[in-house]
Amino acid sequence: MADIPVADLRVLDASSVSTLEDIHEPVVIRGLQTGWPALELWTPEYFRSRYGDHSIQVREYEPGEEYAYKYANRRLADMLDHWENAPLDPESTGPRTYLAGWNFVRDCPELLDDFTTPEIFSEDCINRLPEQVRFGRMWLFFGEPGCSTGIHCDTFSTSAWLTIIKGTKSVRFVPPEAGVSFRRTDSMWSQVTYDEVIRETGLPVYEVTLQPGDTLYIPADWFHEVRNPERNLMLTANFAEERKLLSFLAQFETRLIEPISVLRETRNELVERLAKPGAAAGELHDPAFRAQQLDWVRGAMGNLRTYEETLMAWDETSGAR
Ligand SMILES: O=C(O)CCC(=O)C(=O)O
Ligand SMILES: [Fe+2]
Repeated sequence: MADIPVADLRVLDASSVSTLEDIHEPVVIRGLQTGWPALELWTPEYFRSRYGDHSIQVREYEPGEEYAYKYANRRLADMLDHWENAPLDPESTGPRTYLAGWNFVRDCPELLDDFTTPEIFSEDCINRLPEQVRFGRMWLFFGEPGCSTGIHCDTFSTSAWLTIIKGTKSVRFVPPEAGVSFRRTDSMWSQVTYDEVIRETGLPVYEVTLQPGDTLYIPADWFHEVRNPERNLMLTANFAEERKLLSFLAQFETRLIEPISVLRETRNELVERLAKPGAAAGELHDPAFRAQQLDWVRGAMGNLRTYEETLMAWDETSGAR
């Protein structure tokens, strides 16, 4: 273990940070939760008495498994009973339950009154998307020792802020410029992973242990791995930054387009059949319908063509820039 070089994160005071523009690595910001009612209110009893009967999805870890889990549905009250009595020794055997990524805004939107999104994280390009394709991106995590979240980058090149309400959390990071590919079994706490994947980059592993009152900012595309040394409660949100908006849109579109391509294939098979000489042309008989379809296809292609042309023009002249 001693052979993994570890670098600390910068710790900033909220009063000294007005923008993320100059911040390109994960940092801890203190003082962002001043005045949040959640700090007092968010006890197990508060959640149990208001939302105890809600069904929530939890991760269940087999004894001895720190990273592998299955999903199960539980009553929130049962989950909280378990959480309050969870063994504090990360080595203790026994199944573990992690309420990770609870989309509380969908289930209990009034909890939004108990805190405010810090101003520096409030510029979220996802808010510019049409409502039909917006998605939940704010979550609560009730953690217990011995359950971890393996190495990942957050989806669609979004950034994240994570605020610890109770307990502590340990996070390690590797920057995107490391250009490494992690394997499913890798851990940033593992000497083998360091030797086989990270060492050749010449970069250290970054680390932080977050305390209550700390907010962690994770910029887009930073690999991270999260361990729970204690019972903890964390509020977290993802957001799309302007500087990563093209990456976000490209990845999000790819995700949306998967079901759409199934529709398109079905349509193309159908239209080929209908258009065959001698076939009953069905809807294709209607010239107004055909014209409207052609307009629609050209509109969609024109949109992509503009993007293509801009990228190509950039390619041609970028040598001169
Ligand atoms: O706290 C955790 O277990 C994981 C947090 C995280 O990285 C995430 O939600 O993407
Ligand atoms: Fe994450």
